[in-house]
Amino acid sequence: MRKSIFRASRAVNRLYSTIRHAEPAQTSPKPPSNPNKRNLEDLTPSDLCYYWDTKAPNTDQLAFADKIFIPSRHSPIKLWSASKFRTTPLSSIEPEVAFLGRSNVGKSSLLNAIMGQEICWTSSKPGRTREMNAFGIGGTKGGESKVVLLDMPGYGKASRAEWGMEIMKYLQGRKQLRRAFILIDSEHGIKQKDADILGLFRRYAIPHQIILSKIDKVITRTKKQAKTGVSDVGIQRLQCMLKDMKPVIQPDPYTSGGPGALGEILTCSADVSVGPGQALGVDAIRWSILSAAGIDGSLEGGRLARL
Ligand SMILES: Nc1nc2c(ncn2[C@@H]2O[C@H](COP(=O)(O)OP(=O)(O)O)[C@@H](O)[C@H]2O)c(=O)[nH]1
Ligand SMILES: [Mg+2]
Repeated sequence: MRKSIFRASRAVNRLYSTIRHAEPAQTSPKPPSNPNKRNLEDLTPSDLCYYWDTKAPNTDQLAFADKIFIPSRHSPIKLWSASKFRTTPLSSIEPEVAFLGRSNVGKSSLLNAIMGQEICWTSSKPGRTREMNAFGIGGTKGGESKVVLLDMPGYGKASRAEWGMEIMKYLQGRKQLRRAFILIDSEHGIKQKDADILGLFRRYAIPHQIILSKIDKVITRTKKQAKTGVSDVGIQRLQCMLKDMKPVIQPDPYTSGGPGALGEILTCSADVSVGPGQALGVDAIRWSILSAAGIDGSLEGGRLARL
């Protein structure tokens, strides 16, 4: 029963998101209901993220990224699940990006927001994702996906040592892997387990990037408040947090064992909607995924244009 409800709601979601994407709203920015606040939908990647090694994407690039992720009959598509590295498919040629982080940090919720569909299981109980789950994006009929996203089991509470070993084997041995995105919960900051994982990424020179999750808890006091907009104080609080993270995630490579994270910290709130089918911060994350996979482009005059 539960399964059939889930299947039905997925079908409705798929249809709904296609309709929503097919008819983009032609609205001009509305003034915030509180003049001392800014609308969440008016916030740009420069407000929400911290770029020091790269440039923030412009509106054409964000539109390009959103367009690649529009759900269709062939995208997103569940490709495979594996609990052991040796059972992951070897022959695939599509570029892969993996999403990691402590249990409950919001990985599956974020992936659903990125893919525009409730395709990953989410839970308030930690340790529910027990396998690596791969999803293809941007595929066409009979064609390969443009990029593959991986939802990984969480580390920390309710995780198992064997999962950690399999994840490390994947990260070190997978030639298709272009970048690992490590989620940090904005409410808790970088914990010891996160610091340990970051150390391993440096030691094995695995390309990685940080995403700060659940930022609704930093920029507004409650999710309800977010509806009336966000104050400059909330944005400044977030920016201070990002600046404090810089030396931790990108320490001196000569003394810290290897190359640190990419100098671009992204943020998101999978729970906060900023428009039809769009959660806060997700467009910039989509753009980074495509950049990692080498599919950068921009949307000019409504048409896809590769850079
Ligand atoms: N406030 C808030 N809660 C979130 C957000 N994203 C996820 N959550 C909640 O955090 C819990 C864990 O989410 P989940 O995506 O399953 O985490 P995972 O274990 O890392 O895959 C769930 O109860 C979600 O509803 C967010 O952006 N803001
Ligand atoms: Mg999960």
